[in-house]
Amino acid sequence: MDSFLKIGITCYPTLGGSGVVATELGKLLADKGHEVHFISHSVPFRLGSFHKNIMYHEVEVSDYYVFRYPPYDLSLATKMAQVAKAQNLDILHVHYAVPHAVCAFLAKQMVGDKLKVVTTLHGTDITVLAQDESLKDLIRLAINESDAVTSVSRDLMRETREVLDIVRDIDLTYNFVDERQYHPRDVCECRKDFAEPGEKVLMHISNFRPVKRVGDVVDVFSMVNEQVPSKLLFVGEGPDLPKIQWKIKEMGLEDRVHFLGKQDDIAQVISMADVLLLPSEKESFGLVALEAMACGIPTVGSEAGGIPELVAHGETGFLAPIGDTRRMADYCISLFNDPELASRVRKACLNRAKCYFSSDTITSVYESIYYRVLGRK
Ligand code: GMT
Repeated sequence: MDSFLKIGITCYPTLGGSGVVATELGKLLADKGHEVHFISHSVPFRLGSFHKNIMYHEVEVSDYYVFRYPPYDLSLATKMAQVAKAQNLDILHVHYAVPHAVCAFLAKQMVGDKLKVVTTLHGTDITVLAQDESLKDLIRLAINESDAVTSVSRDLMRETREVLDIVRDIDLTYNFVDERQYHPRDVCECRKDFAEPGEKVLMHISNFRPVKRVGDVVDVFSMVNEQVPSKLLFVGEGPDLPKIQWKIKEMGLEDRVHFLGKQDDIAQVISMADVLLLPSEKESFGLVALEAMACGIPTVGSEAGGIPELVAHGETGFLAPIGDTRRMADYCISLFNDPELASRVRKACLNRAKCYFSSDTITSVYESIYYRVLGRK
């Protein structure tokens, strides 16, 4: 029987899929009996209620007058080392390379080799930041010095090797969802607030960054709506939101589109959709498509990055080349006009989420990586 571990976790606590995955993983590890210490600048937003095996350690940043920029990274590295020593941590598991893997490297220098560092790469830390010459060498160092490195898709693994010339082993750890929360919900009542009976609901959930190509979402919706009366629901906020609101106005679609802003209970919201649109330019995994899949909702989107590893084209959704909005719209229309296909795809979604992306399977993969780096196989 494996012994319980003391695990430090650092992630971006307030935004993004990487923070969600890190927090959910911490909760599941705590449920299994491990002691989990979150080390960050604020409480992870998905942490939820008290758990006897979960502790949170806040990083306080010194703002001395000589600092033009308060050095969060240095304070984080020091806090990681302090917590590791005080709590006798076995593992420091950092999500997102910048600055977390670099800080973990520094913490390990302060603590000693007994502390093992596991780095999970999530996407933009490689696909965007590792292309930046001011960060590239530092990210390569942090990856090479980690005791284990994991990637959320094969595509991200490939890109990490290519961009950073990395030759070391990288483990594949797909993202997962907690099925206690992500399952089909009965949303008949709340759906009525947004769509008439007989109308279809298309949904897009993101941080509205250019990489999400939210303009494509509007184009796909407009083509679908010409043939099948539909509504478009947007969830989330971000820099491209004003541009999208303007585009919708220009296209005269205002009465067919709803903006729901940021939402906590994504499983409830997503269950109102008939299809999730994810036409991203880049997406190392696409956690939201898995959240949808676990609720029985198919994704229509692009073939970018790791999306094809998650969405089985023709089975749990439909993928087209990036920017091919006509083809994406046609896929939605076929789904909406063929109830048998829609029902088959829904069942396949539930089945695929359970078989390949279950929280139990992925948590066990992470645990085996921890035991391996500790030499406790
Ligand atoms: O989607 C984002 O831009 C946020 C970003 C993050 O750092 O949380 O998401 C990345 O990590 C997610 C969790 O592993 C992945 O599901 C997303 O695909 C990935 N985003 C990109 O690659 C653009």
